Amino acid sequence: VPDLLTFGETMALFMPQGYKSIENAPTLEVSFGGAESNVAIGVARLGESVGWFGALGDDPFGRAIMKRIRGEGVDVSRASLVEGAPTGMMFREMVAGKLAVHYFRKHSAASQMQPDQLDLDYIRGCKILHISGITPALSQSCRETIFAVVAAAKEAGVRISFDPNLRLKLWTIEEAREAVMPLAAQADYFLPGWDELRLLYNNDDFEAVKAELSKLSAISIIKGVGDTTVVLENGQAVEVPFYPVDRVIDTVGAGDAFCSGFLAGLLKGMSALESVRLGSISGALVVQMRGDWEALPDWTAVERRLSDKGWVER
Ligand code: KDG
Repeated sequence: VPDLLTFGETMALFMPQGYKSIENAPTLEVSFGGAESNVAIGVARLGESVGWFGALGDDPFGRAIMKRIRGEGVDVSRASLVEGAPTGMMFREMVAGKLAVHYFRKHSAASQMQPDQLDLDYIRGCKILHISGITPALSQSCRETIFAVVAAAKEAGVRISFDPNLRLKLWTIEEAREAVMPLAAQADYFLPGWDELRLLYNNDDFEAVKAELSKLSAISIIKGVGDTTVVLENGQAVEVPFYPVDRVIDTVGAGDAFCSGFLAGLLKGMSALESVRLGSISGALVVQMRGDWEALPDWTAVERRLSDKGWVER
C-alpha cells in the first residue's frame, strides 16, 4: 500500500487556448484535473509513494485520465472505470479578465461512488489519507463514502489530511459546513484557505477564527493570510511567507500543489513547519504556468529552493 492515499473526482478539462472566452474561442484544449489527483501527482513527482482511487467513466476521457495519472507514477490499482456513467467534465474560460468554471458533473461516475465499493484494507494500510471537501459535495453517496473512508483510516491509526476546498457552485455554505466541520474535527492536518475559513466560520476576524481553530485537535495550516501561511500548532501560530512568484498566470491548482508539497514533506520526515515551506514552493511554481498540475515540480527543483538563503521567515 502506498504511504499516501487520496480519492475524489477527476474530470476532463476543456479550455480555450490563450485567454479567450468559450463563446469566442474556435478551439478548446483538453486536459484533466481534480483536486485530489492533482495532489497525488504532486506527491509522486516529489518522490513519495501515493495512490488515488477515484471512479471514472469507461469512456475515452476516463481511459485517458487513468493512463495519465498512472503515467505519473501514482498507484491507480483501486481506481475504477465505470460503465454506464460518464466521466465528469469541466470547462474553464476567462471572461472580462476573470476566471469562470463550468461543471458538467451531475450523475458522473465519481458522483456515484458508494461505501461498499471500498477496499478497506488498502485504506487501512497507508500512513496518511488526504481528502477534500469537494467529494462530500458531489452526492449523498459520496458523502457517505468519504465518512466511511475516514472512519476506516482512523480506526487503523492513519493520519488524516483535509483540505476543505469549498466549491459553492456545488452546494450552499450551510450544506458545506455540515460536512466540512465534522471532517475538520477528525483531521490531523487541516489545510483551509483564509478566504474559506471566513465563510465557514462566518467571521472576518482572524484572531476569533484562530481561537476556534485552536479547539480542533488538528494542526491547522491556513493559506493566504495576506502573503503568508499561518501554521497553528498547540495554540502557537507561526507565519511562513509565500515563496516569491515572478508572474502569476493561473492560480487554479495552487492549493493542491501546496498540499502535495506539504504531504511529501511529512512523508520525508520533515516537521509540519518545514513541510509548509515545501508546500509554498510547489504552490509558487504551479501558479506561474497554466493548468492544475502540469507545473508541479520534481524533488530536485524543490530541494534547490528549500536551501535558498534569500527566503527568510518572518
Ligand atoms: O483545485 C483545482 C480543482 O478545483 C480542479 O482541478 C477541479 O477538482 C476540481 C473541482 O472539483 O473543482
